[in-house]
Amino acid sequence: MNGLLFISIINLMKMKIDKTYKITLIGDGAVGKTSIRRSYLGETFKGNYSLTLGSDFATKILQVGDLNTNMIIWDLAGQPRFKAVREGFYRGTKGALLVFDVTRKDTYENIPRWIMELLNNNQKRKVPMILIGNKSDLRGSLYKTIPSEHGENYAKELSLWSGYDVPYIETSAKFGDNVDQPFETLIKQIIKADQMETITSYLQGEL
Ligand SMILES: Nc1nc2c(ncn2[C@@H]2O[C@H](COP(=O)(O)OP(=O)(O)OP(=O)(O)O)[C@@H](O)[C@H]2O)c(=O)[nH]1
Ligand SMILES: [Mg+2]
Repeated sequence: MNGLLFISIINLMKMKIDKTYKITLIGDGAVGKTSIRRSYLGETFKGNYSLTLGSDFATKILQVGDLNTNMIIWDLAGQPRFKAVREGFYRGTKGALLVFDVTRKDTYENIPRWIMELLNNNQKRKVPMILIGNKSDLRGSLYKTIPSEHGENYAKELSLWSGYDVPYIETSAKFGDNVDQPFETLIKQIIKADQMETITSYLQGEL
């Protein structure tokens, strides 16, 4: 084994993980969920579409303030045929990345369906969310794209509905543009929500 790799494994084993959070990446087939996850984890971009079968997952350790968090990222298959399989993966989700493709209007219009699927399979719990318009590199090309203001306005509506601040972020998984931001913003929001929940339980005398 390479010496450096060995040292980093030892360091990882010594690292104290304070919190583990499950997040889900959801949205229609081929919007770029897997590509965003890969890009965030530093993997190379694949131009050919290779659909996710059921689900895939990855983990990432993130230090937020003085907390070491382990983020478990569930990357769910967007194609309709995987609905039944997908439904088993939502439980315990603490936050969601809602992805649409800026070149495909139907993928934007389907976002509410994804939110309903998440709620219906996660004990109706509203969780922090980030709205992502992916494939921003295709703006200005031959494709007719969804204006950024649509995404921003819809994110505001989602904020009012959910009680969490839902940002709208445009990404290009192809070029790695903005891919870190959704994950890092989401984890901060989850930590905040978690702390609020603890305070509420304390005030209600449950702790
Ligand atoms: N131009 C461009 N193409 C992208 C981008 N992100 C993904 N793609 C392409 O879009 C196609 C679908 O990407 P995936 O990441 O597999 O999509 P997915 O949402 O995971 O699809 P499912 O697993 O079926 O739900 C692939 O051909 C990618 O190369 C992007 O930011 N820009
Ligand atoms: Mg995929």
